Amino acid sequence: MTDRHQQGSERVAEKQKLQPPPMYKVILNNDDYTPMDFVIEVLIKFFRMDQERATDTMLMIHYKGRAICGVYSAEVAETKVVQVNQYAREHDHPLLCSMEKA
Ligand code: TYC
Repeated sequence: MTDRHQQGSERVAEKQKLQPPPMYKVILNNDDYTPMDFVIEVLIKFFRMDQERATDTMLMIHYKGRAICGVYSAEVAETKVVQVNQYAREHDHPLLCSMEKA
């Protein structure tokens, strides 16, 4: 026999299954030292932007402080953040990539 408690947790589990997975914004932040061309290269390489969109996005970050570069599942967003920050450090740039719940 199912008690009220169990029915409640079944409803919660059912509702969780119906929710789309949480999505995360991946953000590039401005700094004073990373070369503009390097940021454009990162946007093309890791975010699959074309040259024009990458240039516009880089300028948006430069003038406004940050920009959303893409929205992804938690695993993909975490991987992008790690890969971009690692790539920037390998090239001795302080460029910072971060993520926030969308
Ligand atoms: N502000 C940097 C400069 O003047 C360029 C830059 C753009 C740096 C975007 C980081 O995410 C960034 N060289």
